[in-house]
Amino acid sequence: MKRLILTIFALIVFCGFSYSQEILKHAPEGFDTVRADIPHGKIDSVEYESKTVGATRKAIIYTPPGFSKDEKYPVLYLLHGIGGDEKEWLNGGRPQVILDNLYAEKKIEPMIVVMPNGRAMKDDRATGNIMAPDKVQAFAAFEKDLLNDLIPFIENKYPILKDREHRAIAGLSMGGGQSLNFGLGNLDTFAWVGGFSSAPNTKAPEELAPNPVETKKKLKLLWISCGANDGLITFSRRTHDYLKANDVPHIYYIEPGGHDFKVWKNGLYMFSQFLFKPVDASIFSEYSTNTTIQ
Ligand code: FER
Repeated sequence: MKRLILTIFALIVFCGFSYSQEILKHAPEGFDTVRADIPHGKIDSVEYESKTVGATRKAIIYTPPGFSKDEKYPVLYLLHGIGGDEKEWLNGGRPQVILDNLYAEKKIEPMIVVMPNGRAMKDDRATGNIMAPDKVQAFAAFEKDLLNDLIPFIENKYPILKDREHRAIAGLSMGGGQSLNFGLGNLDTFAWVGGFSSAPNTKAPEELAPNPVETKKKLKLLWISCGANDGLITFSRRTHDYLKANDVPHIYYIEPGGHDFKVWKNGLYMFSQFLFKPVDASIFSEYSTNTTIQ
């Protein structure tokens, strides 16, 4: 009897330990270091005709290690910030390194990652006054380009699973605002939504999720993260507060740091591991602990 009690006790301690291990709070050291000993994905540069903009536009594509035209893949649309273009993630975040390493550890599902140019205007370079009203407006105009031009192009060119449950959108700063605006505004298109350090272009919470019951029903995952010292944290916090008050499950993850790629790379590392897998919403609140660091 005593032995049985001891065994049960040991099991409880062990399970509790391994459970707490599963709540990953930060990327481990080396997560963004190139490893020569593992398979690598491939980076392509593509061009598509945008009826929305009336121009040929560029996007960067990452296909996973072992990519095959005979398989079908889910897609993550990964958006840049106000100072960037379609190459910003590639240059600043090297997402292919992070994702290759995660594949090698079997921590993510195979997916195609599309890095578009989110400034939907004829001259979409990040030059001159990047805060000029027409340039900022072009980040909103990208919603139509994405839905009507880019997604159909990608789904025609690559072997893609074309339903909402296999389509994710995430981004940094202006791209985070776009992801929340477009993702929550088009729940029939996206089931996985992530905003890293979302910018002032993020719609007011009541506009983002005017019907919380529907948002809750349709979303697989809503991820909101930000550096604790980021001057833009209010846009993440107010969204979190509203979602919490309206009972919409989401991950609110505040980590030490400012408005930079250290935070965004960690965001990608963490967010990508949830994608296209069964989600256990009961662990979401674990990520919100320690959110008072300032
Ligand atoms: C602003 C401050 C920051 C703003 C946009 C940003 C449109 C975007 C920052 C980024 O994308 O890194 O007032 O207004």
